[in-house]
Order: sequence, then structure tokens, then C-alpha cells
Amino acid sequence: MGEVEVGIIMGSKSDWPTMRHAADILDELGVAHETRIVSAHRTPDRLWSYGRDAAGRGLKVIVAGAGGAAHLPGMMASKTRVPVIGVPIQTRALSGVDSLYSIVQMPRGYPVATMAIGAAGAVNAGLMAAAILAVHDAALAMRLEAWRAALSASIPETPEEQAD
Ligand code: RP5
Repeated sequence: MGEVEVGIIMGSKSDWPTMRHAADILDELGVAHETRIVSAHRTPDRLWSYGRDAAGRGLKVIVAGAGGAAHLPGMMASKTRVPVIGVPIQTRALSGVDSLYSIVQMPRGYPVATMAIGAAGAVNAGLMAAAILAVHDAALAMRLEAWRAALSASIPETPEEQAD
């Protein structure tokens, strides 16, 4: 893997069991990434400096996961032009609908590409980041095509085991 192109950030260490799915899929696809805890509420200065430096450090995509009053993806999108993919973390109190609504309703001008709630959203965020990078990376595009073909081939045609 080459230089780090994807930043995976999350509001809390408690988000890692979800966000690790984004890291895992990027590992599988050979995309270099970094992982950081950056909280909009608890570490606002860290958020600011991460966003300020993101483009200059060569980051091409940021995957941001947060739960509850999930301001991290939106605030990051306000600070950097690097595309931000938001992952709503599933919460205990409101099952992640709070996270989803906090992330998805951005005002005009500062988009966040919002994924599904929870692990599926984290996997898809990794795949979306890879797809964005693959636009200008032919080798990654081929790995992504192969990954998609393998997933497709793994889907059985019928729901039950067929007798021989
Ligand atoms: C958010 O608050 C985090 O993204 C996390 O999903 C949620 C709860 O954080 P902890 O109290 O578990 O640290 O900022």
C-alpha cells in the first residue's frame, strides 16, 4: 500500500467495533488508510486541525462515523473540501436514527455522503471511498471489480440446499 489516502475518523473509541468494518474492507482492497478518534464535542480543536490539514496531507476521502448528536461528519465537511462519507453509529437510545438524522440533513453547500446505520454503512463507506479513488487508479478499479464479482458469485440461486 502507498501513501495514506483515506482517513477513518470516529467520535469515540466506542465507535470502533462499527468503524473497523470500513478499515477491514479497505485493507482487503489494498487501500492505505489511517484511523483516528476525533470528536466534534470532546476534541473540537483536534477536529479543526484534522480538517485544516487533510487536503494538504494528501487525504482524498474521509470516512467519519459518529453516534447520537453526530456532528463530526458535518463539521468535518465544513472544514475541508476532501469528500466526507458519514456513517451513522447505531445507538442504544434511538437505534441510530438520531445519528442518521444528525448526519444526513446537511445545509446546502456542505455535503456529506451518508451511508446506512451501523456495520453495513461502515462497509459501504469503505467501498465508496475505494470507488472514488478507483476513478483515477486502474489497479484499484480492477481489485474493486473482482471484489464485487466475488460477492455476486457467492449469492446462491435458491434459499435451500439442493439435493444431489
Ligand atoms: C459520539 O457519542 C460518538 O460518536 C459515540 O457514538 C457516542 C457515544 O460516545 P461514548 O460515550 O461511547 O464515548 O460522540
